[in-house]
Amino acid sequence: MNFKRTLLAAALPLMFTFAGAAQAEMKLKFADIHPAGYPTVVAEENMGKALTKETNGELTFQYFPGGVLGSEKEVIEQMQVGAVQLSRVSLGIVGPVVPDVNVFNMPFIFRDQQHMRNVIDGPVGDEILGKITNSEFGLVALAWMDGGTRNIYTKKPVRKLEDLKGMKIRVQGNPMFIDMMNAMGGNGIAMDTGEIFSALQTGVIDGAENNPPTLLEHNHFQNAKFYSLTGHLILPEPIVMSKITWEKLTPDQQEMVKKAAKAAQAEERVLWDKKSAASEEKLKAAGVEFITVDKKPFYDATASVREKYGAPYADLIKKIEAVQ
Ligand code: BDP
Repeated sequence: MNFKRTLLAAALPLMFTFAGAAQAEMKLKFADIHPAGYPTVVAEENMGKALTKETNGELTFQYFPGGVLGSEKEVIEQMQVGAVQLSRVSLGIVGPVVPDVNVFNMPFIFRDQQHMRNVIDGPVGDEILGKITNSEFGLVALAWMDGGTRNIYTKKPVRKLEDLKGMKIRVQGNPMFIDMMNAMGGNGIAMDTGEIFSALQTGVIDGAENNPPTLLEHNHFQNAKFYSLTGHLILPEPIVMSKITWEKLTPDQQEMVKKAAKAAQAEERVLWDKKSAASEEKLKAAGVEFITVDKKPFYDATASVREKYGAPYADLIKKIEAVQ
């Protein structure tokens, strides 16, 4: 009997075990401020399931919907140190740290939701994801989710631009949005998503602005019954991974993560359309008045914002406008 061979045969399974263990089971925390059942959250859960299957259990996921790990800003900070591995965030709050992305955050930059989708599905969408990844932000931007169209909701009706005068309206923490709200005659106030409900309730703010699913699912409609269809922002939302985590993945795993994120992008879009329509119905049934406004005055009022911020994006804006 060949002793050496026997020894090797005995050691083999062990070696495999160790080699396996080296990259085995990475548990990834996936955070979202939206509640369970929200289109983004459902698509994220399915993305995780697909990845666990494809990696034969090397990547497993733990979900933290409902903002339990903190605001989007706080989650990003945790991702930058690798404490949280994945999230979906609004581009609104990425703007102040990666100014390049602010081109998508400009009021009325997209003609409508379909235009936005066509842009993010094309080379400009990839370019902006790349800007996030290649910045000092510490995140890898994998794909886009749809965040619908944002309209203004208030305690007192806004039927025309002038009605907004002096109203305190919550916006995301991005100086461009404060300027935007002020340019429309309101008084822009930045706060985290989780603070809006009580700020509306106590009258700290007179309104906010968001898409129908957020207005519904975050219960803001309970204290803001007028929804003016201004459509001033159409913000896509990147799925991002901590760079620290990304660098721990094998090239194969990185590819699988990218692919799964792109699949989540497609799935969320379908879920989004359904959820948006259902939310509109529910909001109306709950007594929210949907107000059709003439968008032109809102567009004209925000020209100063596009002028103030637009110069560095002149080329990109041309490319965006050229997308049909
Ligand atoms: C929602 C976005 C979410 C933002 C929120 C907000 O999906 O990412 O944090 O708006 O305005 O539409 O805070």
